[in-house]
Amino acid sequence: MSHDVVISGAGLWKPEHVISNAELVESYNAWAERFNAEHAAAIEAGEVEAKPASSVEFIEMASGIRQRYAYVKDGILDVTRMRPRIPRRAEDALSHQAEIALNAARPALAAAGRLDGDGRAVGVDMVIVSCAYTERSYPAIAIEVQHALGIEGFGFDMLVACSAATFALQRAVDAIQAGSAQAVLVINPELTSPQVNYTDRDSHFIFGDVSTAVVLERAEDARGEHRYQVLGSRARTLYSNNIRSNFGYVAHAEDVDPFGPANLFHQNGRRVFKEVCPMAAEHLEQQIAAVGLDTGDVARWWLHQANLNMNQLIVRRLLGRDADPAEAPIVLDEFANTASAGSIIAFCLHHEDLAPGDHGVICSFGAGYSIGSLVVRKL
Ligand code: CO8
Repeated sequence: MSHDVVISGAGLWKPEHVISNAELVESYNAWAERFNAEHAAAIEAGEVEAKPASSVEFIEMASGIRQRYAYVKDGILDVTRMRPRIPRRAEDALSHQAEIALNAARPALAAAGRLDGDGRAVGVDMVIVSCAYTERSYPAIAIEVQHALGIEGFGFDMLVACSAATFALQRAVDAIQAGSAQAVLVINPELTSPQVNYTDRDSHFIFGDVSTAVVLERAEDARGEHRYQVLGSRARTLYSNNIRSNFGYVAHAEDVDPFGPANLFHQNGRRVFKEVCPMAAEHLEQQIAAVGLDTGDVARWWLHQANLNMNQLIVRRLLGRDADPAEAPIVLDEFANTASAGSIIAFCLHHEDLAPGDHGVICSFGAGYSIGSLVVRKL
């Protein structure tokens, strides 16, 4: 028998450290000046390209990002380091990513009425940790989280870059409908700062760290105050090299620097912008029609948070007019691009005011390319 599935709780954790655009640009520009001075002769001879300056004005105009959170700020702005200084933990200690996963999971479980007084999960039997990268391959971060929450059942990790959250939500819906799970905890611990090349002017400002979590379960079991029935979900991928990280274990055998620029995040942002916007708008139009609704029936658009101009363009295509900020909330000004967590942050911060019967759409788009969406109705 197929079950109706609801989102019954959501949780958000953000780090205490903030990095403003001004701080980031000051550090990058100091690093670039130093690089240019050190390579003056080679630059003069045309053998090395000078590093161009970054600017706060460009970042805010091109992306809408004003600041980002950092799990560890120490080291990122240090021109002799340009990456966070994250202490290595012992194998018997909780891992960094499991820690931030739990920081979002517990409020999500509490919102769903599925957290006991000892901080353990009640009635959940499946855990998916889904994000752009996990800090190790095995044991899965999801299994570490499952253990910490005392969950009987199973867990696994999934990597789908920016669409990791929506693709995992779809896996959860399918598992509950098929009966292989009763209640699923989906967590997106996005520890992006170690993947960023802070010496790359085109991308040094894009990402921030955050963690989000969502509980899904059978409608008849749900006890959370705010419950959203999932009316439909859709996942699509189309291969593209325009957003890429080559980091991986084969680097150990390739005799290349495993942490060189090609192995960190890099993209052709302009092409991504041009190609993904129409794909996302078309995907959403089809998905909304597939559940028997019209775009005008959607009260809230919880969209992926990569770029303000992208979100405005996509909603304008869908509605034929500019969206009211309350219709399509923007969180990237505060959080920056948090890979898969963006649309879930928007959901966490902007769902409680919806009335029973209101419809909303959670949608992600990014590397792969990948696009994922869920249409929900508030109960
Ligand atoms: N300061 C000043 N000038 C700059 C800067 C800077 N920081 N950066 C670029 N410029 C310059 C460029 O060099 C260029 O100069 P010129 O015209 O002389 O060549 C000019 O500004 C314009 O550059 P662009 O055309 O690149 O600028 P855009 O208006 O396109 O803006 C953006 C760049 C903001 C990157 C924009 O293209 C964008 O946001 N695109 C969408 C990208 C996107 O959504 N990507 C998804 C990535 S996230 C994802 O998929 C998940 C991956 C996994 C997460 C990994 C975590 C680390």
